[in-house]
Amino acid sequence: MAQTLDPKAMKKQDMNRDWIATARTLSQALPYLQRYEGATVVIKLGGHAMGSDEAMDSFARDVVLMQQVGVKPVIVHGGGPMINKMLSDLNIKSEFVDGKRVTDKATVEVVEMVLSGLVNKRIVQAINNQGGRAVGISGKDANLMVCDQTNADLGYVGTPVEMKPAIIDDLGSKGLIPVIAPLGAGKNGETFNVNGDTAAGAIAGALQADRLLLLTDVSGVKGADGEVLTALDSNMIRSLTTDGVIAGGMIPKTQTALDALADGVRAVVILDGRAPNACLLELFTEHGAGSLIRD
Ligand code: X2W
Repeated sequence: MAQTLDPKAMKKQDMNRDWIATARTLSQALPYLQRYEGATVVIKLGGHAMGSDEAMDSFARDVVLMQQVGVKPVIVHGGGPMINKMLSDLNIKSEFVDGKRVTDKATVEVVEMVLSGLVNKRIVQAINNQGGRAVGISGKDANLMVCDQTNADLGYVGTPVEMKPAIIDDLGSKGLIPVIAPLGAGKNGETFNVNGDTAAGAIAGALQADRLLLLTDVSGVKGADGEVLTALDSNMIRSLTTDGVIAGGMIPKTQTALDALADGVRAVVILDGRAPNACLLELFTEHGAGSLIRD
């Protein structure tokens, strides 16, 4: 009894409890680690989910841990807010129609510089700093994502029409983690700007991925009562959209989820990428995170 009254001894007991909890968490992760052994997990990191350097380091650490335990992570990123800033610094006006940036020749050059340059290399470096070996490419590399123009009014905005995912398998088989900027190659040598969610969905479909994680800045798909729906299927998404419960910026994400499921992706999760260890919470704990969508 005297021991518990000694503040030093109490502190030691608390610390022991922390370590015991850590060991228990690891032990409880075993069935999840076994389930995801060898699984392909495509992670879309949106520009809004890319916060501070600490948040980026935490994301990178999760990705390296995933690979360490046998998952094959594939990162596809956005960077809308970073493109906005550069366009505004350069006094180039920009507008969105139905969630897609109207992209003229000058804009697509800035989009490529920002996405393939600044944003892509920041993620690559963060992963490498955590002991991973990341390689940054875009959808143009090895013709990964060949696009047609989405429609003439949007200019150089592309819709993926032909996927060649061999480059991803080649990198993965050498222990490299692909980090992909959402640009596509046109059949006549054009560069196309592709919405990040669309690119991630197309890549996950081409890989027949086990999971597509869409990391964003909201906690998931919300129901009519404002609470996050933790499990949904395609029919529920369609009816919630018809009822106007799924609206605005969530529509491109749920549409990406429906397309990815139709393409053969096993499940899609929409979750808050700013939450600490969001990917680990989703993959390796009973709790999960965000909204899981599967049929
Ligand atoms: C996007 C590409 C970046 C993106 C854009 O130009 O902003 C189109 O709109 P987030 O951060 O994922 O929104 N492309 C066609 O999707 O970034």
